[in-house]
Amino acid sequence: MSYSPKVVTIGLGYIGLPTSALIANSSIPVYGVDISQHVVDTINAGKIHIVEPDLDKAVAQAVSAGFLRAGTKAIAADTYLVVVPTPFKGDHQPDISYVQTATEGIIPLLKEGDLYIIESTSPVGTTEKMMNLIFSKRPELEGKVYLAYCPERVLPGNVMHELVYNDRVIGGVNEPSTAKALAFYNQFVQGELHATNARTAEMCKLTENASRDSQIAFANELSLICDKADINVWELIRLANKHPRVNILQPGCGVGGHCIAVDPYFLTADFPMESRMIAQARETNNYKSFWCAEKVKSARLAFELQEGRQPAIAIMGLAFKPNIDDLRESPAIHIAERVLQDSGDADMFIVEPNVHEHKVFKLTDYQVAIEKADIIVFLVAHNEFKNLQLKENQLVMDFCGVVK
Ligand code: SAJ
Repeated sequence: MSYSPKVVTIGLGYIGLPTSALIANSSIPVYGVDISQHVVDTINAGKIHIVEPDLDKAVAQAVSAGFLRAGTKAIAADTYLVVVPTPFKGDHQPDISYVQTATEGIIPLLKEGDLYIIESTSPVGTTEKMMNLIFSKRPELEGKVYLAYCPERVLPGNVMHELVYNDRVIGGVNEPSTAKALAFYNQFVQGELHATNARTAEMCKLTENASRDSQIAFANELSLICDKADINVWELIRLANKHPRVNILQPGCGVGGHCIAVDPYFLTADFPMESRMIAQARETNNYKSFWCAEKVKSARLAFELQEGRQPAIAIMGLAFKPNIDDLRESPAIHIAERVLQDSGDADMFIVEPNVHEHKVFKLTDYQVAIEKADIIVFLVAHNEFKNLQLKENQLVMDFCGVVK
């Protein structure tokens, strides 16, 4: 193999691939590693396997300039970036086995002066655990390699911009490691780089997403109270936010995606006694999806009793947040499934304007659904759903504030 990369990235997914392309486009040779041969072949052809604005151009450019190549096995470099998923096992226990396997693949390649960085969201103490693993296999490297943790913080849909301009928190297992990692990111990040230790950097990522989850839970709790108290929650929040020190987020049909609905469990698993509010926020947000589904089911029954026929129901939106095609961990899917299971003979129109086809749901054009439905259930505030002309006799159930 004649290609000699400076950087090896392990994991070419939603974060690993954009990061690899960004580094490569700073004229630093990168070798990206993924277990999927399909992913590797796609990238080596200058193409991409995920949806993210501007990523296609960045990868095509990096590959054609000769600064990005992919393979299924790590090769020698000076810097190793671990960007693999950290899912959780049953009972919400974090699973760091991908990080461990990636690290085991790197250990035989490490040499004096190399830098090893974990970017994957990880439970507190993971970087130290991997350090112990490395030195148990290569004791001669102790004190001679640099090890650090640096979480990614990018928002899906805006990754290529945020990778460059977001601030980064960088924590080494010792000060030389922090300094070395800082110098590495300094080559391609324009946001500020904040130095700390590895444990704080790990905790920082979990804190950011647990904080957002808790704030959304507060908004969702308000929506439940307002429903009982006959108050418009959107108006209420708009008015409360006029206070100079209040900034309440928006209620929705639950919290989805691969980050906010997952990361808080990394805290509740390791600190169950101390993280009760964080655990409650998770429960509240999960309960909100269940509650929405129950509300729709009750509305269907009430319609049937009153009209003597089944209503036609439009379920508006399946994505986990507005204006994206990402259906991962989407509460809207969960609600659609529950409502569908219970729909009897009712006509159901499932709408997701950002997706053409779905393996479970038959999708309907949003205008057709709006025209035909007796009950219109807004789950995701997609732009297409704003300012729709609805009829007086249609029952509108707005769980995402798109009608207000
Ligand atoms: N949501 C609400 N109400 C709101 C805001 C969001 O119900 O007021 C819901 C959304 O509909 C969605 C979920 O929360 O279902 C999450 O969406 P999001 O836009 O808040 O976040 P993600 O998952 O796309 O990205 C988050 C970001 N973290 C924070 O904002 C603290 C991003 O910066 C992280 O990099 C990403 O998680 C990650 O990878 O951890």
